Amino acid sequence: MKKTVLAFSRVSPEMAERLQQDFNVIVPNPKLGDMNAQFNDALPHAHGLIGAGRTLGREQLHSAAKLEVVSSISVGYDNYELGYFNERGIMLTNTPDVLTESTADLAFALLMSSARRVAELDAWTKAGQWKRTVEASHFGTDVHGKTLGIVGMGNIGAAIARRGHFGFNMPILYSGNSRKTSLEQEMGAQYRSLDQLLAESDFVCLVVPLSEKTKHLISTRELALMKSSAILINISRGPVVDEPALIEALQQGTIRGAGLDVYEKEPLAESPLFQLSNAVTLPHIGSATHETRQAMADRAYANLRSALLGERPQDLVNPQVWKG
Ligand code: 8YV
Repeated sequence: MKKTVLAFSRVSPEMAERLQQDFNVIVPNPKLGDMNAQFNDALPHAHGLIGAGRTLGREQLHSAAKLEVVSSISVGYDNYELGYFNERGIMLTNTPDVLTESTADLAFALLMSSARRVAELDAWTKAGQWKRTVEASHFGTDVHGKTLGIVGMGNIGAAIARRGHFGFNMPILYSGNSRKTSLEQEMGAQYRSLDQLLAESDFVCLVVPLSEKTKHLISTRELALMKSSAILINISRGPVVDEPALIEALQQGTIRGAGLDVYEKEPLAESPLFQLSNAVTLPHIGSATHETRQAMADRAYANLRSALLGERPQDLVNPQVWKG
């Protein structure tokens, strides 16, 4: 008998078709009423779940008695209650590697836009404000040659650092749990404590996963350590930054600006950030290119298929539950 796969976020018709070759597939449909109700009704039948952007743990999964695997179409997995997965022996898979370069591109887009005021001055031009040549009040700040601080030198952090070092001649500082000697050799990156990195960097880029340890890693004290000319970039997870503290720092000029892709509460429908010309606010699009989202879907499909057919999935987050 075919096992059952339930999607917990939108999946493309092509993905659903591929899954149907091996599995019964349930994709909640907004035309058929409440999506959550459809999801909850189907849960007791599901052997596998696939999707992204949903909190899943004890509370949400208690009725999923047959569940063997959750295949997340994301690299981050802070929205899954891993302890509960381990307790139940449910496999969790993610999609690392395939989004590294696109996410690093986006970090740099935010960095450039914040420094050179790209989004702000685009809106200004389109509003018909360009009546004579721009003045110092519209000038930005240079990127090339400035010091780039990477908080969390994993794969994405390293890809951002390479862009800075090789493309923009930026000295690289990094902080995190461990020294990366090969990156120190490759681009002369220098290890710092977080406090030192904050004090020395012109651009601080947050690339740490969200955990109890990194929640509000950047708050009032840390923002005060930064140079008043510095710019904060967050492409990791919103709660890594204490958002009200950041808003205050931006309002008071404690730091020059911020480029944000992630927020404490998403989607961000209303925020004092929208009133701040020194904040660039993007709607969580780090991996949102056609090519990368396709690659992530392919990887998640492969992980799910392997797990349900009894093969060890490539990207098993919790190998301790593997029974193979
Ligand atoms: C998207 C991400 O949030 O992979 C992650 O961890 O943050 C992003 O790629 C996710 O894939 C939602 O579709």
